[in-house]
Formats: sequence, structure tokens, C-alpha cells
Amino acid sequence: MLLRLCRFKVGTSGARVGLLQDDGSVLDLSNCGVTSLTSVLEMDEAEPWLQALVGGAKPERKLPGFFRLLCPVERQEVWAAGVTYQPSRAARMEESRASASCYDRVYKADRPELFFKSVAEKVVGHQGSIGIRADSRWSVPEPELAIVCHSRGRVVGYTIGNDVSARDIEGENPLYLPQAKIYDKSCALGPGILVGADEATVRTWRIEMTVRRGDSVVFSGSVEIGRMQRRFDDLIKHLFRCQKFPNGVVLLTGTGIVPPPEFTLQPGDTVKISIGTIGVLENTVERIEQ
Ligand code: DO4
Ligand code: MG
Repeated sequence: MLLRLCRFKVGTSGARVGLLQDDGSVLDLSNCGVTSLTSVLEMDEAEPWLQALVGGAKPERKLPGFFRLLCPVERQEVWAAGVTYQPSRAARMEESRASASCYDRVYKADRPELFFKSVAEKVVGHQGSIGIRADSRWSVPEPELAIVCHSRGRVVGYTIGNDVSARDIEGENPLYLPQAKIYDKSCALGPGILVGADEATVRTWRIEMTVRRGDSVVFSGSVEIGRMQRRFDDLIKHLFRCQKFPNGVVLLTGTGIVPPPEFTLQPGDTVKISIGTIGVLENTVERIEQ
């Protein structure tokens, strides 16, 4: 069975932990004594433990329509890597001519670009709304593979991330990067965390993204994860250098899909991202007022 850990809510009850099923239902792990996602992610061997749990305790099934998925983080910080695919390097060099060499150099350098993206409380889950800044004229989705690590730095799973960004603010001056990247609803993760896949398999998957406006598809694109210029363990090694994550961490691994310069997100758009067997992350766009 695919093990996709998720957080969900039934009515006004608190957050529960479950396993997302192919038919859209969820196996509720709360009656098996699982009260937090972090407690599972922090295990040394989460995968066999979950397999045994599902085989034995018979968790209750919750059908679609009777629950709402929440973002798959509790207290984990979210970080992001940048300029890890050739299209991202080319787009950044184009948008920011004055500092083009920064992007060119970081693409090849031993030290990757890593930046803080979000605290867990601000992350949007599947079917929540993502934000575009009212003071930006050029906002884009960045569909990215997200690696989930426990506090000792080992990869425990994968989810889908959207590193929503204001390209005009970023392009005006690289010192504005935090404002282009960090604001309300700029980070989405979901639908759940796939446990037990290895890097070689994940690198064969494609990231696919479609943006819809009303009845029209206004952008679609895809990239194979194997085109990523860096190895997962290399990114994680740098992230954990001189820094601890007591509750684990999620790392977005950079975008390889860059819409053309005339494309900007608009309120009401729907952004759908799918990756391999992780599933689909879908969000609608809302304007974040100043
Ligand atoms: O350097 C700016 C951000 C790059 C980024 O977010 C990406 O490549 O995905
Ligand atoms: Mg990005």
C-alpha cells in the first residue's frame, strides 16, 4: 500500500493524522494511537511501522466529503533551494540583468542557494487558497518537489510544494528576495507526505502543472525531476550545516517550470500540480491586500 501521511479535520474537531488513499478517502490513525504527524516522521523506521499498523489495528475509513485536508506540517520550518534547474537559472538571469552573474555562479557553485520560506502555521494545504501580493504586477507559481527530513537529517518522505513568488520584486533587486518569497499564503504543501520512496525512483517522476482561468488553461508545463542539477543529499547536507531543526524540516527543491514573462497569476486562477505517486496539490489564487 502507498503510505501517504496526511493531516485532516472532521467538522470542528482538532487536527488528526491519517493515510490518504487512492480513492480520496483517508484511513484515520487516531484510533491507532497516532496523535501527531511529527511523532511518526521522527521515527527511525516509519515505513515498516506504518505498514504493520495498517495491517493490524484496522484504522477507520473516512470518506471524501466528510473531512478537510490540512497542510502536512505541524512545527516543521519550510526552506527552499533555488536555481537548481536550468530554466530557473535562465529566467532569473533574464529578469535581473544587473545581478545575472549571481544566478549563473550559484547554479554551478558547491554551496547551493537556500532560503527560509515559511513557518508551519502559515503553510496552505491542498484546496486552500494561495496568495499573490497586491504590490506585485508579476506573480508566478513555482511547482517543486518538497523533501521532508526528520530532526537527524534523514529523508523520511516527499510532498508537493508551491513556492509562490513575486518575480518583479525579486528581479528589481536580489536584496528584495525575502519580500518576493515570504508573505501571507505564499507557500502551499500537500496533499500528504509519501513515505518510503527512494531518490532514484523520485528522479524518474515528472512535475506537471496546469493553471486554469475560468474554463481555459492559461499555462501548462512539466519537467522531469531527474533534470535537477543537485542531489537531494547534497542539498540536505548544506541545509543542516551549523543549524538544527528540532522538529524536522521541509525543503522545496527549486522550480524547473517557468511560465513565459507575459504570464502572471490572477485572483480566481486554479493551480494544479502533480508529482508521481505523491498525488495532486490544487489551490485557488487570492489577492493579498497591502
Ligand atoms: O533565486 C531566486 C529563487 C529561485 C527559486 O525559488 C527557484 O529556482 O525555484
Ligand atoms: Mg522556487
